[in-house]
Amino acid sequence: MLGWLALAVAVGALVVGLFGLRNDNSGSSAAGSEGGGGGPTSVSVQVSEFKFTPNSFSIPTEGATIKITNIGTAAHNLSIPQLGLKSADVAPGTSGELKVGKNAAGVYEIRCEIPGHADSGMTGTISVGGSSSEGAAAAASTDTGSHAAVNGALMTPAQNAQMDATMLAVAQAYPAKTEGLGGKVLEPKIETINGKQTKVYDIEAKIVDWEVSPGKKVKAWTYNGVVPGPELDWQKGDHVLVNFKNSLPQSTSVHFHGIRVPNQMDGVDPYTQPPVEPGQVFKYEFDVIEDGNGIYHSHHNAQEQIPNGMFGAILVGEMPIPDMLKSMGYTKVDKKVTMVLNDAGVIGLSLNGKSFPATEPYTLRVGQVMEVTYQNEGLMGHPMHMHQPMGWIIAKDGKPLPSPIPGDTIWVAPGERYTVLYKGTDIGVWAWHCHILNHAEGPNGMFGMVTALIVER
Ligand SMILES: [Cu+2]
Repeated sequence: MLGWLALAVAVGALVVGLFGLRNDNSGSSAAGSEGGGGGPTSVSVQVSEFKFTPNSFSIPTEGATIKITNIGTAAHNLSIPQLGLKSADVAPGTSGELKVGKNAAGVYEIRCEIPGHADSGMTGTISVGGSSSEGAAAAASTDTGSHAAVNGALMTPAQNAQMDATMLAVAQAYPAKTEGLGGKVLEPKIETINGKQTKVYDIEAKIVDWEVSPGKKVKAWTYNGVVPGPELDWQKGDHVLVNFKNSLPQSTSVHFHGIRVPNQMDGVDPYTQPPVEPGQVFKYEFDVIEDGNGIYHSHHNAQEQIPNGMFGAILVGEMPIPDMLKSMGYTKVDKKVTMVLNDAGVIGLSLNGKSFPATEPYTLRVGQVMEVTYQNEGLMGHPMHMHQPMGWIIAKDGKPLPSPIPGDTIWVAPGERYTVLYKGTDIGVWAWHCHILNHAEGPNGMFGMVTALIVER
């Protein structure tokens, strides 16, 4: 029985192989019918963040089974909207399939329907009745960038030179100028409310054109028109009032993630408040009772609203420098940086709302200390890697650690915050990036979650 099964599998593989070589669409009845929508042909597609590999392939008009293997870190699916077909969600490390029945010849779009994924580039084409050798060639490639048609192992010297030239051009474009810069500190108005001196902030949620990187303009969902939203700097003991206006086409609410507030100010509609409908205003008012840091973000259709840009940092007080680091020369903080990570929605892979080469470079003199607070508002974890200097994690989620932990690569899960001290040590331009490599560097050079620290004399 087992032998027979193995033979059947081998014959099936042979038929698929022949099909690819013959490059015609006559199909074969030898493999039999699967009874469902799919024809005898099977095509394999890998899914990961945020692409299909290959992102262009062919099936015969009589149909096929598309085998979908998820080699990424988030769930994905494959849909063919024009044919009304969609696979189930495929979890990371697992496989699924989509059976495609008989269809008219043509080229149809494929996309991942998980919100934000198609916007981040997870689209492609399926050619029904097209050349299948083209699909086989693409499958041998390791990436879907513009060099994807070239199999790395078969690259000619000329193609390699072209690849180097493309990478150099991207690298030289850094730091690229783009319109808009988010995350700047918002100064409050000081008013007396109910006898209390109050820091008052006007924050409006609205959709604006946002330039993520040169030429990539998207409709971002923002606080006050910038990504990240303005940073709010508070002190323990402050009384704050956020006059929040919703100018979005959707209801929303504001959650103060990591900040201790009364329950009715927690921004989780419909539990702690009604949704703030388009055009409405909601007043968030509370005392700041603990030091730390946090992030304000939407808590309404969050999987779309947050990655599309609705997040901003909150810093409360100063993070103490541990004695152990003081004795190592980390005597004061010369520069504070908040770095918000994102990977989805219309913004996609980004640091503070910008993608390489439009990310911001940071500069330190030898001996100076930079305090970085990483905050992850994306849909997956990101191991943030600073080439040099070594970082020291001094706080997690706004609370000081009992003793600092070294980290040149720091895994920041969605919702987490890490406060890290870096001291300028060796002169140079040091790469600083997410170490999930398909978030940072591909056949067209660096992209996405990459920036640099420049250490000067
Ligand atoms: Cu990443």
